[in-house]
Amino acid sequence: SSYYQNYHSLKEIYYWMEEVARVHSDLLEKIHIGSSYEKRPLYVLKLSKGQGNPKSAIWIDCGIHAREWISPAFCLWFIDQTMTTLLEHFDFYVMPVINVDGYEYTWSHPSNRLWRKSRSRHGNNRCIGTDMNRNFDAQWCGKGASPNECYETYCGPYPESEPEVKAVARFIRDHKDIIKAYITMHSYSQLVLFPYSYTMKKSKDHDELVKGNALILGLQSSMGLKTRISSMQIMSPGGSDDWAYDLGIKYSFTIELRDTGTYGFLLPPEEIRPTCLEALSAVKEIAQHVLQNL
Ligand code: 0X9
Ligand code: ZN
Repeated sequence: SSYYQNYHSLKEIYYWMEEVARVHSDLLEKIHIGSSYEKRPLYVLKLSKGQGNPKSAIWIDCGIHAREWISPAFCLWFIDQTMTTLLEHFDFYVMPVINVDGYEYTWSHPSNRLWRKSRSRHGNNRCIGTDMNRNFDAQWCGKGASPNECYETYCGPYPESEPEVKAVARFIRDHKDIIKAYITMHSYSQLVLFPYSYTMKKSKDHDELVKGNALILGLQSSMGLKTRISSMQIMSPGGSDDWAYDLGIKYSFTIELRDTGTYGFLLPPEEIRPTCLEALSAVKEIAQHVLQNL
């Protein structure tokens, strides 16, 4: 429906989460996992078909970076899909917006539409905001992140200094035995990235993931997505994907959604549908692969 082909304010997303959880209470559970710096609630939606023994699960999060509006739009889109076949095999934990304060800020302050970071202030810092994707405990604040609070890639004063990052990390740590894949949605550049980004060294699963692998081939054929190996790009430590991988979640991906730069973060709503369709096929590809390797 057209609801999913538009961008939504945080207020609308909170309302939407309440409604879907109410209307689909048989499939969906809204889990409160903590509060943001500005005291907004943080929610994860659990999609599950079965009672009884806990199923393997796939985690998907959106909106780590405030300005990447297409990312929360995908999480909403994803939940709206019944995903019947996938739910036979997996539970999903979907977090529509991690950086709630930053997202709200890009909506309420149009001149700051391109804000990226959280909205926290630490100590007597001159500038506001930590890059949540430099704040995870994975080679925290190494080369590729900044200790300067005024930079876009500020790593924060210590790992998990951001309450949103801490809440997510705690939840995933507590569920690490059942979470078989970690997928985090960003924009833009139309890439699928996998560990490591904090080092140029290959991960121990690198060759399995790259060499003529069905998963990568499938991802590559997912319309519009071109896979690239994260160790080929510049170093960026403290990211959620590397952290989840080192926690033991072997299938850990960052998906950079559309586009490749024409509109960048200001992706027109007309592109939400094609973007979400291709990302959905990428997620299905990952789920299939995980299923075959459980
Ligand atoms: O730099 C990032 O955090 C991500 N790109 S974005 O343009 N959306 O900001 C890429 C993250 C790749 N993974 C890690 N750096 N761990
Ligand atoms: Zn991002």
